[in-house]
Amino acid sequence: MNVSEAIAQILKKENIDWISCFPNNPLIEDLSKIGIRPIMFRHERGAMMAADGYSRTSDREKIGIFSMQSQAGAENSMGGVSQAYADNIPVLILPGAPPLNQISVRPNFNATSNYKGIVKSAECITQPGQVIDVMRRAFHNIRNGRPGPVVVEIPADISASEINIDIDDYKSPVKGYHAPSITDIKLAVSNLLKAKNPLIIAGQGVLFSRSSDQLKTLAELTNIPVYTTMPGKSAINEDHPLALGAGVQTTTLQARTWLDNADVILALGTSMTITPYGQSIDQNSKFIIHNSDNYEDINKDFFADVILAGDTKLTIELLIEEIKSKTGENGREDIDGNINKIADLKKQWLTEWASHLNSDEVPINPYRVINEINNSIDLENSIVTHDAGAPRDQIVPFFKATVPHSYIGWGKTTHLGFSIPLMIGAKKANPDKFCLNLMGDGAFGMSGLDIETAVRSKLAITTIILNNGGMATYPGGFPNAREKFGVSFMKGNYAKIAEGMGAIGIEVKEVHGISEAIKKAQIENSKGNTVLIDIHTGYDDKRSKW
Ligand SMILES: Cc1ncc(C[n+]2csc(CCOP(=O)(O)OP(=O)(O)O)c2C)c(N)n1
Ligand SMILES: [Mg+2]
Repeated sequence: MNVSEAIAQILKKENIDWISCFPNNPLIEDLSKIGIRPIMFRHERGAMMAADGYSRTSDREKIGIFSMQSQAGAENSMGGVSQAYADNIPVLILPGAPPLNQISVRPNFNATSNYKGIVKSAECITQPGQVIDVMRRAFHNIRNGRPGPVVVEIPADISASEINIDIDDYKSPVKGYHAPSITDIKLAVSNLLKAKNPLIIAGQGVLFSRSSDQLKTLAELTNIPVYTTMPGKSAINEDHPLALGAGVQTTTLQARTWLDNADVILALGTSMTITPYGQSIDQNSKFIIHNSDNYEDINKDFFADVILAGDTKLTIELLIEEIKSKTGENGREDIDGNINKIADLKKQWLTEWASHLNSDEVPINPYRVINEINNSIDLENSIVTHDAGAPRDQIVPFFKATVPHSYIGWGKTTHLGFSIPLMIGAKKANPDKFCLNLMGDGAFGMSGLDIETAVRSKLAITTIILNNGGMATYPGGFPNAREKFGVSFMKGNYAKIAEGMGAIGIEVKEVHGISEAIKKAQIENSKGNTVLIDIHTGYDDKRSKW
């Protein structure tokens, strides 16, 4: 057995049944020999992003694995690796590398040192006999501590080296759990219950720890409203009377009202990162109780008045127990009338937006497309995501997420074109769900050819393109460059391009065609056919922000 074959055997022991790849690494062949399916993408970045999408919807139960060749392959993956790093997504990355005696010689590229700022850990196998220890450390890092991309780099000569090891010596690392102290829980609850206007902020950690049910119980016991970060969107059913919605640069009126007026914030499973892709919070007027599994997120951007370091599910369970001991089994009444206040604000907000959401204009208004998505899909059995730019800012407040992971919010760094490969990976993890990504025509340019990957690998997704022939993300951005040189105006018949790759292409120019196309897409996806809906849209510069 050589090192590459040993890694393949270890991946089998880890119950891995597929990897994403492009296109040359001995592992691809060695995994195939033992029945693990490699899916090749059209670009390393896409392959990395699909592994991310698989992990992102699997809560560390299943892990995306990505392998590529040395040099150009490892170099070309960096955008995707950065995205996973910024969003705290565990992915195991297995790059090839030059032979050991050349690995540090200019201009050879080695991932272990060059990926330093965008991975959780990176280790190069420098001696064949290390393989079991290196892979154990990698899977430990994948399952424990801050989630993030983990790299095991395999130089060409090491990969081919024969070793004499017993694969049974490899033992799969388990996940360990830790919870906050009871003293901290008591402090948190006493401040929460005496707050005048408390708010829960739920992040991706609620999804990853599968604690949506506990979050709902906590909110209902206390009648505290719940706002979600963009990656946390879908942690609570957005139809729930205490749900305020999610926020990126845009959000709902009810969410912004609570973010402004809250005196005590209980932040659960969120890094509370200050980012252009989140709502602002005025630290000075808030008492912050901060839960995160990652100790280093606490006191990072905000001062934490109470620290609840630990697994989010265990933390919420302890909070519930303590609250019940103070209020009784049924919790406390909605003394402040939060439910009515939220309903009134929601009504006011949606009334203000009704003409956009129901617009009949041609070219089609992007908000009408979002409204049609809400009304045409089975929300409980779908996964929807956005791409970077205006489509994200338009959809995040208005799409209704009802069950965990029915929406994938992403983006601290925001790699244009992420949504197609992300959805292919999500479809692999959730084959029975209808998987839809909403993107602009600019975004399509970055990853559009992976529609062919969806077709070829029978991971049938639906892509909706808001085809506005330009970049609405930059309204008035560069008037001279536009007028003189046509910068940022783009053209394409994306339905025809999709058909050329074996997908079903549908062109929509009038509003009545939108729901028809989405319904057809659901039927075709269930038959294994990938669909692209090219919707001719106009620009709508209005954003739901304050
Ligand atoms: C790799 C990368 N480069 C640049 C950007 C910045 N960016 C964000 S949105 C956008 C334009 C999006 O255009 P399009 O997809 O057509 O959407 P529209 O704004 O027209 O709705 C760009 C260039 C990015 N997010 N990622
Ligand atoms: Mg566009």
